[in-house]
Amino acid sequence: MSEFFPDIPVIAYEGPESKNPLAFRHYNADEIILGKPMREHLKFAAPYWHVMRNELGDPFGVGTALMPWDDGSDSLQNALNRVPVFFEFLKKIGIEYYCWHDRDISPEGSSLAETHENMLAVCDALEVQQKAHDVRLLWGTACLFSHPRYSQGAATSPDANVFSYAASQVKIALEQTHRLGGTGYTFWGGREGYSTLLNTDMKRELDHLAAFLHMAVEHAKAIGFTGQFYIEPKPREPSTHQYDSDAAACLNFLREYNLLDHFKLNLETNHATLANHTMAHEMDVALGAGALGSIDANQGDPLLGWDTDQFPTDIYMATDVMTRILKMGGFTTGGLNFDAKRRRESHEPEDLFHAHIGGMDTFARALKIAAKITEEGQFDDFVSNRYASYDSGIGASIESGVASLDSLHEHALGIEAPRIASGRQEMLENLRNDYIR
Ligand code: XLS
Ligand code: NI
Ligand code: NI
Repeated sequence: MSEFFPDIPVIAYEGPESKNPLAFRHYNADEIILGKPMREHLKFAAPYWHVMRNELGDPFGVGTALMPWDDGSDSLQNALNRVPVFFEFLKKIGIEYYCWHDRDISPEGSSLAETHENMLAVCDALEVQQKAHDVRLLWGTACLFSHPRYSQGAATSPDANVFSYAASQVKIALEQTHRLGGTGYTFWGGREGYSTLLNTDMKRELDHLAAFLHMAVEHAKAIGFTGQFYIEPKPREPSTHQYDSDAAACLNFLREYNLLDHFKLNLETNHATLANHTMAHEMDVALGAGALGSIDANQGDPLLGWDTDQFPTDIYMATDVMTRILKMGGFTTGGLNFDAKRRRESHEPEDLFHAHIGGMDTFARALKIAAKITEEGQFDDFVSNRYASYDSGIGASIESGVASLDSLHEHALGIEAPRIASGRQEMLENLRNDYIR
């Protein structure tokens, strides 16, 4: 039956005691947690770019990945040949959503028109496979960072013709996302930033970026695409200065240019750490603005300072993510997309399975822990008690906007010097360890 991964079975749930490396210990798709099956809480997605296109090269050496189904060419036929491989992978691992960049799935042609024709042909094939395997597109995006024409930006390029090429790519990518039933469309800045201010008009570039995003919003309306738009923050890589460097910077940009009604954030763990934040911090920033959309689930190497896109195995981090997803009432359009690649040493097709099994089990375990934390409410209770002085009296007058410097001055003069209660950080860290065991 299986053609491309003949030695790999459909990965089954065998429970925590299983010693089978090709089985789930925690991810049990239909198990009900807080009234909903795990698969709906977690909404796992696989990225076409890492699963099918990442050859596992690094700055010091060529790719190592064994991909016997791939002839190594940039032909349309090779692109079409990859499609059933990907869907066999999804079927066996039990992932129901996926994501792509236009250029992962279909090659650049000898003209822009041919590039678009390639894209349409591959999307025909994807549509057939999606239906056959009951798989859905979580989001699409356009690759506006690989080709040399985008070396100085796409929507922030100093060249209006480059801007136009990018616009043409987004038009087609958006239309094909819509046609494939995609529930979202992502913009990751890629080259939207600058290398030196000596040659850069920052204000003009940001105006152009906003104009570009408004055009996408308008086009979505025109074609009837009702999916969610996302911006994915990331600092430093590849531009020295990325305009979309973290959640707060993105939200400020969206507010300034009247885009916040149309966009949410797609947060990636490794991008949070590159921005010197935790993922929990980035999620709280987005939650505070009602703009948490989707997650690129990966993690970085704490000993390396770049986007290593490793598979998530950190239960603490995953628990932080899942408590916040539960807090917002679950994903709507978003999901957990494993924007992660294997290490260069893990070059065999089987490693794709071990990698995803690990990520899925990590998040399944985190979901169970987060459900317990949520149900028992100990952290929530601690936090609300910590701010209880704002629930009534003088604190309530501050929150309601009634208080003034004069009224607080009078209040402060009439009370004993405040004695602030302990923040109990260590006690709370111990409590967290009690849940994660
Ligand atoms: C790169 C980004 C990219 C986006 C999609 O670092 O994570 O993969 O998710 O363009
Ligand atoms: Ni990403
Ligand atoms: Ni990334």
